[in-house]
Amino acid sequence: MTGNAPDDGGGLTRRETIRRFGLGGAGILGAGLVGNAAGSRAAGSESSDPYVGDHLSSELIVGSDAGPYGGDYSPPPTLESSHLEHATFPPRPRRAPVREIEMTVTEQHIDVANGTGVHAWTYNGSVPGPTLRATEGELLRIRFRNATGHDHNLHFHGRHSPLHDGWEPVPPGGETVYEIEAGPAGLHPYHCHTMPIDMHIAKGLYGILIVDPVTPRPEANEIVLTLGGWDPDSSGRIAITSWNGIAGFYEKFPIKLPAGEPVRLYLTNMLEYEPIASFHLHAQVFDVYPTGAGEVPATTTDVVTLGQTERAILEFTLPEIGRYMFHPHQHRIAMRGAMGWFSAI
Ligand SMILES: [Cu+2]
Repeated sequence: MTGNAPDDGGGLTRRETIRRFGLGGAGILGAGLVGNAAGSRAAGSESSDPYVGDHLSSELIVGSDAGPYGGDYSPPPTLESSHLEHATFPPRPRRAPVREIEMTVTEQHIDVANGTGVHAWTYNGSVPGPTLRATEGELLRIRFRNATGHDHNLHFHGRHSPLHDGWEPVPPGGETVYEIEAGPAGLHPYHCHTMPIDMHIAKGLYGILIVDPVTPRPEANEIVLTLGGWDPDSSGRIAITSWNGIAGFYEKFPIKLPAGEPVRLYLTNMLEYEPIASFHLHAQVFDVYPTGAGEVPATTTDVVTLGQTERAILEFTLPEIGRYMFHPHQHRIAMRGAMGWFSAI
């Protein structure tokens, strides 16, 4: 039942984040972690929404109402309950961990360049929205609220029940609950899927979900870079581009990385109105894991090209102290706010 409030989410220890660089550094608007919201609210979520049903919850929560052997358990009529308490049974299957997440759409003014503001639509007040992170198989229970005057919703890429696919509009003031089983391991964007979708994304309604494999990836210094664009006058053309929401930020403030140590970059293209965009690194090459999946890189290169919502994990090392430039190799995109530097120190 959705109404059975599991304690698992609040008791979870979030994956350690010390090794993470860039996921919460100053100026990264989209930096937030799944743990920020986890456990912040008791679950209780009886929903009037027709596509959030008990059917799905009981399927997704392993062993929720199942007996020791997977079925409904009823004590034999001859067995007193007191005897039952002392009987030895195999341990009850543990519930899959549940992470409780609050996600609210707001309208607000955001400074996206040096003195340039836009009227943005945001998930939880930032663009990109909070960076969510979970281990494959964990259940994300997302309480979604629309605090704006327009329809919105929350659609995840990756694998989940079609009943929770997030394409149905949630009206102004409305709320719903999405339950997403994190998977497959990799990097998956989320975004608003309300028409016109391009406008809803270009106004800021996008973010990423990192799904860690059950066997963790090797230790590395981790960075999130999500390419987006701003269309302040709703012309259908991108006037400002940005990594993680703010144009030109990493050109002025390089991302510091320790020289000689492994780096893992979670890269996503959420730029609307451009058919493709690439990421090019100067003076070094990187391994590419498309969609963040797999244990063997697809290639090693210095430029990777992504269509909209395509993403990849890049792994590399900057062996020598110095500045390494990065940018899309479509210079029209790069020159509007998406130039940047890594500073190996
Ligand atoms: Cu929307």
